[in-house]
Amino acid sequence: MTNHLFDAFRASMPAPGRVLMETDDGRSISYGEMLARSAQFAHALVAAGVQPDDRVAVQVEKTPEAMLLYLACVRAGAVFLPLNTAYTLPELDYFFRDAEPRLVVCDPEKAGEVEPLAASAGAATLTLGRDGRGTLTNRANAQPKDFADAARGPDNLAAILYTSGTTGRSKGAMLSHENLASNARVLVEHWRFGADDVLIHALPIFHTHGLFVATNVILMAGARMLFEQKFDPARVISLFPRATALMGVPTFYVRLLQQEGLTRDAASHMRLFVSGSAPLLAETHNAWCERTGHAILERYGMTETNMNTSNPYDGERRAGTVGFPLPGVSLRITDPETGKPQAQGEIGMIEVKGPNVFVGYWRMPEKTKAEFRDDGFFITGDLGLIDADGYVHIAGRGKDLIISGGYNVYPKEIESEIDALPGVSESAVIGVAHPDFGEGVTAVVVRKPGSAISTADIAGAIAGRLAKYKHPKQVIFVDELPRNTMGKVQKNVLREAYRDIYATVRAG
Ligand code: MCA
Ligand code: AMP
Repeated sequence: MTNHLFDAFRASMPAPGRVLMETDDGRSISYGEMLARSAQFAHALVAAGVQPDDRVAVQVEKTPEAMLLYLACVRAGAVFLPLNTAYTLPELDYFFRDAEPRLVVCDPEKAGEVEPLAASAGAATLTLGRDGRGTLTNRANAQPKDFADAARGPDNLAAILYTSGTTGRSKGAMLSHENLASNARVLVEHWRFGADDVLIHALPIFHTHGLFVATNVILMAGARMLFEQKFDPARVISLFPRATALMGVPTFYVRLLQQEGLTRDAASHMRLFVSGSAPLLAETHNAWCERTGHAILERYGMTETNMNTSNPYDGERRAGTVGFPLPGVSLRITDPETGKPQAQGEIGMIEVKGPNVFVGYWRMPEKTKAEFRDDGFFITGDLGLIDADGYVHIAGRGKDLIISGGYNVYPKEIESEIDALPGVSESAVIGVAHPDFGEGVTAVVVRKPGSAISTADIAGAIAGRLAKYKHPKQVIFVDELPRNTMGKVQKNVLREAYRDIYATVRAG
């Protein structure tokens, strides 16, 4: 039997006694234990009725067991569906109905509320807590420590990750075993990961960055990770002497730069700092170089495509650019209207093709079709250019998207909630430069005549409906929204008008 992705991990597995992860509470899990425990979790999944191709939806805190559950899903041939711990019950309800998972795994503290939602979507519920305990672990404990991995080929699905849509609801990006295996393999080589590497893993594990880029790379290199529950800048610096690499979103680097302990000496054992998920300001890149002597390596990816480009390991890591297409990835810049190739140096739509690019959106064939060209290139929605030296620059977004602290926020989703409130005539949600989060979610609201709806009313109304990181950091009331001659709201005018509202906010 072959299991495309897990076999790729097995092929690079070091001696069973080598450590895979160390947790911030002092636990250590070896590769041998990972094999045995993921086998037990895989048996528990099968015992819960999970069969190949079934979705397993998971909303749990970051623990080694959560990681083992991901690996167990891969081994059992299930489709892993991780969900941000910030998602509210109405958000979960949508994902369950859309994905129709066989099984939902959630925090025991939330089980009372989650279980009925799961049941109404036809799913069983098991629990996994922040201490690694729960009904899933209890069931796994009684299981054998070896497991015959389900046969899975390159094209079988390994995961579905939801990404919000510019219109309508979130779309589930279907990722195959080969999408994940090929990208991890390329990154290991490109970033020179080897068995002696120790990665500081302080990202959440429900998105591509922490789950695939960080974890799959470590597994594929047979390396080790220091598995941190949360990002704590002082603690991360204290780990530098034991580590070799860090992967983070720009907010990590901004906050680390606020720490006095960040010095050349402190970072002398580290060999690599990677940034992605949102634009890293050249200012941050330069400040980091000055303080530590290291040039941050910036790369560019998407949930749908894994990683597309990276600055070089050797050679110039150019600030403000995302480097070159990774081996095996074709990237072109096209005219957003006609789809024709742009001249070198011209800004246009970034399109990509390669083994990293997803299979399509779950049960949305029309949406999938609309986002691919006939020759198989995926239209990313990001605008960019390729400079004379071949470096790719992201020049903006063709999609109405805000990236706050590395999390994507789609304005439409928030506007719909605000517009539905009595007392609101209309709203426009924009991203405004924010020193800590990169962009701050900001709502510009027009009240209905006679309405006195306040910021607190709006905050209260969306509190239980949208994940916290999507909530506007500021609400601004105006008499009317600026519109162009076509009647379209001019968000660029709003962004310009309110560009300085977070200027005095301190990072961290
Ligand atoms: C937390 N809060 C936020 C964010 N995070 N608000 C806006 N944007 C955020 N990103 C809010 C909380 O709700 C809370 O609000 C307050 O800020 C402090 O919360 P806390 O939990 O203490 O925040 P934190 O731990 O300091 O979190 C900040 C963070 C975190 C460490 C930057 O957001 C984070 O880990 N971001 C990484 C996201 C990520 O992994 N993205 C990769 C996506 P209140 O005080 O009002 O309660 S994958 C991707 O994008 C692609 C594929 C790629 O290329 O990688
Ligand atoms: P997600 O949908 O969470 O996968 O986020 C993907 C989006 O994040 C991309 O389409 C880009 O807009 C953005 N992104 C990721 N990495 C970078 C980067 N290094 N610079 C600028 N934007 C980035």
